[in-house]
Amino acid sequence: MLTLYYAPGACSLAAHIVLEESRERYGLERVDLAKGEQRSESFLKINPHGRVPVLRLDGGEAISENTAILPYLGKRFGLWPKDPTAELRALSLIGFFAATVHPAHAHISRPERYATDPALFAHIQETGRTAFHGYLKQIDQRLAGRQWLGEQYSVLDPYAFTWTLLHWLHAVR
Ligand SMILES: N[C@@H](CCC(=O)N[C@@H](CS)C(=O)NCC(=O)O)C(=O)O
Repeated sequence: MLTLYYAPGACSLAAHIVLEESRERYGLERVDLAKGEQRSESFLKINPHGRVPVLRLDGGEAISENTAILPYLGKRFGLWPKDPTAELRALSLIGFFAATVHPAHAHISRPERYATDPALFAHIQETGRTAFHGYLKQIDQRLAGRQWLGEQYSVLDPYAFTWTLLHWLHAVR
């Protein structure tokens, strides 16, 4: 059975949605980010990066990173393109989400990771907010006139939805 280590209001939501819609039985382990559980000794043994999501596979191995977890779940549940060019586009978008959109958001939610001087935090957050909003607009443009990011519903869509949730939770304040 697959088990997802997740946190409410975090990017683990994408894998959570996919698992929930899969109708396959799966386990859930909640990690309380506000309490710093991601940095606990026991969780760092599961993911030394101290982040969710982590997917524990049927055989017990724990795998981190949305860029790995989402294509894996997509292939398992028929939510991943089979055509090589469509797969290339999907990987390109997942990479953009994980390596560009998410770090922009981290400037808003965790400015202390980017400067030691608290006086700079507001500026870092503002810069992150501007970048994050710009990326959301790019995603919107990509969706213009279509229902899904790919040719059909895929793991890309719940991943994109995650940004709207994070936007609502943090960026609009
Ligand atoms: N590169 C990782 C990043 C995961 C990540 O940053 N997750 C956040 C939640 S959205 C987290 O666990 N934050 C806890 C922390 O930064 O301490 C991925 O894309 O899966």
